[in-house]
Amino acid sequence: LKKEAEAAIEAAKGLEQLRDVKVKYLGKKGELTTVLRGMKDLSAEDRPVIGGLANEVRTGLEKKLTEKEEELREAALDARLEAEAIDVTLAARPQPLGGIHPIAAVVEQIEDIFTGMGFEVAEGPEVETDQYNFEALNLPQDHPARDMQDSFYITPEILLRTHTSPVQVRTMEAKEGQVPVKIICPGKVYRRDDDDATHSHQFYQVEGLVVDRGIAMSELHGILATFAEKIFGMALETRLRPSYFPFTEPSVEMDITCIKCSGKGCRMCKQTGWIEILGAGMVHPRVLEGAGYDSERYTGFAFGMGPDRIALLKYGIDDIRHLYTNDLKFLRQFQSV
Ligand code: FA5
Repeated sequence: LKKEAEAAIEAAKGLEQLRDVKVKYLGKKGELTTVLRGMKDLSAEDRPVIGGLANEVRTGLEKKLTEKEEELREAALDARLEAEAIDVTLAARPQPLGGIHPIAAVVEQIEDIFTGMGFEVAEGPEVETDQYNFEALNLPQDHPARDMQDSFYITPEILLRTHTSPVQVRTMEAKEGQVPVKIICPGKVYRRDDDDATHSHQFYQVEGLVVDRGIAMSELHGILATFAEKIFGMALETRLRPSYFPFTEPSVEMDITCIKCSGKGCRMCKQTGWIEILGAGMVHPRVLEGAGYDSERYTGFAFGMGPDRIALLKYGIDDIRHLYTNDLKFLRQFQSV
């Protein structure tokens, strides 16, 4: 019985099997237990001999069982560790990587350039009131210049903003007459323009506004010329050309010398010429006064540019509609910008 039990313990391949062996020999109805139970039927002189032997066998088997159990536990743990091990030298599975959209890339670069010159970034609502989008910017109801920005009205008083200039007024009001004001405001704007290669009904603008004592047109030109060189990454000539916006006086548009760009960078065009990149001017006294600034003490300049058009120029894209159609083949070209 002892030999048989020992062999069974040795042969057990798992904890489960070992438990069965234990039950078979040492359990309540086990074979050795039966022997011990049968003691009462033995003669007085056989009893201590057989009893001693049976107890010895039991102790021996229990010890063996414990040892085997330990061994099996360790083996099971080893197997588990092996199975769960992570091979850190394996190459990772390639994950599809997103890229930055060219408009977002340009907006980010514009923000970096202006914050580097001490501007703060402001925000305003895309759903705007007629008051902020037009009236407060010196564009009363019947002003013919309202046609320059054909609008999406939601109610007679509420519309999708047609430009980021309402943020000028909101910022000045929030500042309650304090100077300096030095902000840019990037954001989406909406116009009832027919979509073509250079026009979209939804596009981005970045507004800029500086108000302080003694701000002059020369500062406007200096800051915008520096901006143009930084965004296109090359030395450029710029010129201010007279223009008209109801909220600035005088008003200008800034042109840069003709450049041609590709993914590799920009260079001068072969032929001469100018490219318009933004509108600007000195903040109209009526706009300053309306927003709580004394126009005798303070002056300011403002500008507004279109990051979509800048992205077209900077990356050599031939159609603004590419920016809005989410063609992955097109977008993947900008993964590294
Ligand atoms: C304005 O919207 C003025 N608020 C800019 C301004 C601000 C002037 C502060 C003075 C002071 P304009 O309508 O020209 O101006 O638009 C500004 C820029 O938006 C343009 O130079 C152009 O880059 C871009 N833009 C205008 N219409 C579209 C369009 N349909 N699609 C894409 N870009 C457009």
